[in-house]
Amino acid sequence: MIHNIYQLIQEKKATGQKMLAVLLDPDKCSNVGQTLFECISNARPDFVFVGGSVVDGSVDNLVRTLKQYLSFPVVLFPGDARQFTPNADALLLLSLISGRNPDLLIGQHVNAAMAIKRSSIEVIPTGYILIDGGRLSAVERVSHTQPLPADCPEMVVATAVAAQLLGMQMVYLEAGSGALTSVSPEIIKAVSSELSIPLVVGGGIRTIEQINNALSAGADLLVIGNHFEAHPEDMLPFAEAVRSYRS
Ligand code: 1GP
Repeated sequence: MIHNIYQLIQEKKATGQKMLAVLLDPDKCSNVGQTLFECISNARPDFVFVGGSVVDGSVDNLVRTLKQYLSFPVVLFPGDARQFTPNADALLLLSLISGRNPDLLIGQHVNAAMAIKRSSIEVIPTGYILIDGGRLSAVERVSHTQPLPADCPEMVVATAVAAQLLGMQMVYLEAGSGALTSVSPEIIKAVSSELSIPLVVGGGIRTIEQINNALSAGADLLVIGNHFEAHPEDMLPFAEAVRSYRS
């Protein structure tokens, strides 16, 4: 098990190296094929994230399979406490701080707390901020919360700063899985200029232009799921775009 993932993220942030996570949804990967492994192996992303807002399949099975075949850190990105498995390298302990649903601010955390404590997994408390991505997102639907408006950077900045003041170790700006509009460079820039903790951005990223715009605006780590499900061959060029990015 790899135990210094947050330290690695901080070191890369400090040296201006940008990062990419490939997000795998266990429900869409029930038969993880050789092609997917080959694409991930060739692309060499910094992380593989596993999880989703609604997951019926086994997170643990997918995590075990990934750990068996790949050397990249596997990080849980869970929609709820049932997606916890101690077999991943790290857990993003997400609080949906854009919303006001107590279950996603503390309830699920209580449900998973003892299992997490008894495991040896690395825990990265993360402020998770849903921003309007132009369509009803799974997070919005499942959480029964409203996203923050995309034209109100002040609200997003204040929410992100609150996360940092509360001691959270990362902020994740989420436009929603398959968002029509990814988080705007204006919002990313406004948030990153007020934060010292690493900034993760995901939702609706489909092009190298979006990647470069998000990284230029101050994102440290990008998360891509849907696009790679449809176009696994893009993992390598997208990962190279992130690796070769220079500000
Ligand atoms: C979703 O941010 C992630 O939670 C990734 O979104 O699937 O749209 O890339 P996409």
